[in-house]
Amino acid sequence: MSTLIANGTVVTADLTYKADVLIEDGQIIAIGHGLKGDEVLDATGCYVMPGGIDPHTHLEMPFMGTYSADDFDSGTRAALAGGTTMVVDFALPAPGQGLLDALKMWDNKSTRAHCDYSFHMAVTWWGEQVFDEMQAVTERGINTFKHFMAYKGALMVNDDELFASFRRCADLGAIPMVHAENGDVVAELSARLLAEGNTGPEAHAYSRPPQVEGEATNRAIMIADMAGVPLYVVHTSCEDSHEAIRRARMAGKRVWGEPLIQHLTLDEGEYFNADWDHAARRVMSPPFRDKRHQDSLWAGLSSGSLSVVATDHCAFTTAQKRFGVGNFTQIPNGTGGLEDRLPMLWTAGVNTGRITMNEFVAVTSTNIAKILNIYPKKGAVLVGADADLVVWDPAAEKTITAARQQSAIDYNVFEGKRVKGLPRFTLSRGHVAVTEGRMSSVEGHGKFVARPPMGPVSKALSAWKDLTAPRPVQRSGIPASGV
Ligand code: DUC
Ligand code: ZN
Ligand code: ZN
Ligand code: ZN
Repeated sequence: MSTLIANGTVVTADLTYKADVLIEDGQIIAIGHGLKGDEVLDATGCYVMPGGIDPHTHLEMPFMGTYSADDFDSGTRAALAGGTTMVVDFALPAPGQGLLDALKMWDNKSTRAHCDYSFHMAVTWWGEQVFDEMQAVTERGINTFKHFMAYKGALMVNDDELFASFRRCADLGAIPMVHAENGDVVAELSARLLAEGNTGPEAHAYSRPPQVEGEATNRAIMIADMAGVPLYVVHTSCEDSHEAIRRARMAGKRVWGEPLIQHLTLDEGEYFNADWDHAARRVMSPPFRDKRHQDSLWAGLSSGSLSVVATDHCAFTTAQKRFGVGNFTQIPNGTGGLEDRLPMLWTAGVNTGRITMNEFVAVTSTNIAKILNIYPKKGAVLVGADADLVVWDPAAEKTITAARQQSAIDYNVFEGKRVKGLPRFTLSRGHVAVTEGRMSSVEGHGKFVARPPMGPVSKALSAWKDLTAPRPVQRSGIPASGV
């Protein structure tokens, strides 16, 4: 059975044009005029775009003594409801646990996915087993390894471990990713704030100022440069980190920055709300920043120094957030955003003229498909590409509310926000999963997407050539006698 998306305007990262799109067996088989399909979806007044790809989610993840509340069922339903057709989740080994062991857990959880998905692998400790298993992981089509520079005593790895792992990534054609915050300073500031009696959620923001993110971003870029490998910096939240990324890119280094929709649209004022629950629900790392940092992130999207808008979707219920009453360091870190990323970015970005429609497609889908080496299977409207599509109605409006969301949690950090621009249809490999908010997605429909290694181009860093060139050795200062 074929499906025709009729009377719409195709919008990709580089083109806008009127055409119908014909789909069969989960793929786009024709784009043009005068096409016929068994089933017809009316896209009059709509844009036909590649479905969103969210490269940063934490579904059903064991973290801070609990599990994130959205799993591959509710999480991927939320994704589709908001026009996102693929998620990339982080397989997270507990310190000491093997990578392949963790991967098995993620394989089991992800059988419930309603949309396609892939994984990044986290490197949360270092040893021979990790070194060895990194190769097997890449052979499974997972070519991105995430490192936490914060969460001291839990997930954090030190600089020697980062360097060893980054060099291993270089050998495997894989890309290292970092959560960039100086974990030692965060731990120290947190302890001091608590000792001074600052126990509330606002102290979370004080414990993780922009400086700790900027320092760690600079350090990670240097370590990647010495290892001769590109670097992907997750959740770039502030000018300090953005500036480091901008400077590296200007110097010819292959470094990408990923702002989150939350940091683009919500600010640190949320932590000063008199309602403890309101503030705690917004505790995430890095925390929300002030307007100056938001402006920097928007400038990065329009100028191209920042490449991808993600969510870091890591949702906890109010009951889970209350684990941290009386001690902000025990509030599970994380916020949701899977269902709201596209409508919020369209409303705050395209409707205001801050980014174009084509830039919207680039930062929500195409850029990350290229970085993750799955383009044009994903992130494209082309014959032969997967029919992961969103038919976007720029005139449709709603007010975001937890009462009508797919996510399993009992609130929404965007509650009350008015958005204009919503999916009319979302298609997952040709299957109509959403029609104007009504769900027809299928549990288990989502398939794992393997990602081949990047190849030698991944080593194109500025310093790499210098570091691998033969270097002169100065021996004349050594006494001949050896004494
Ligand atoms: N930050 C969060 O807020 N949650 C999950 C992990 C992270 O780095
Ligand atoms: Zn993180
Ligand atoms: Zn994360
Ligand atoms: Zn179907």
